[in-house]
Amino acid sequence: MAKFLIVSDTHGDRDIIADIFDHWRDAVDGLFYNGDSELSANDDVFDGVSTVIGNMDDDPEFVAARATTLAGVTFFQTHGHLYQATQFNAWANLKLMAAAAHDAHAQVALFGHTHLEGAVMFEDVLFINPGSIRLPKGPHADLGGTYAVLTVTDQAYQVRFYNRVHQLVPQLSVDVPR
Ligand SMILES: [Mn+2]
Repeated sequence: MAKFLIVSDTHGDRDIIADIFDHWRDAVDGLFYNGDSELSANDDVFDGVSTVIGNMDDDPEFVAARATTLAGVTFFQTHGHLYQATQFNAWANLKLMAAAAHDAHAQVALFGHTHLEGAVMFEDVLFINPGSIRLPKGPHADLGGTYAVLTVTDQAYQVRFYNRVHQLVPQLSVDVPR
């Protein structure tokens, strides 16, 4: 079993990134930040964290996308704006990210940008958007922001969403077989 923390779109709220990473660092096998921190790529808060550039990030040291393999799981990670992730009247447009995830031989794709949390299987890739912890949008925006924790077992992917004070939001849980 392996566990991964996924956070995105904090838009200047450095304290919440530090708080979430401190809360989970010792309990997970990988930390992902999906862009739009509006911080520097070499900020201390990103020590040991896999990051990508968001459309609101100025530091060219952030990469556009990356593939990372941890505990036998290959992740494709990107913010989403470079892959047309925003789709009117839908959760997200996953087509271009799915093609890139396939090219990377990834089982899991991580993105942000839309500020709409969720997790779905699409073209044999598990897509996870943790939502924005600071500027949430959509039907669950009244939660005040979310981040995600992925647990991978031999049989399943379990995606859990948490609010800003680390409370589980059970109704958002997604479980899919591997
Ligand atoms: Mn954003």
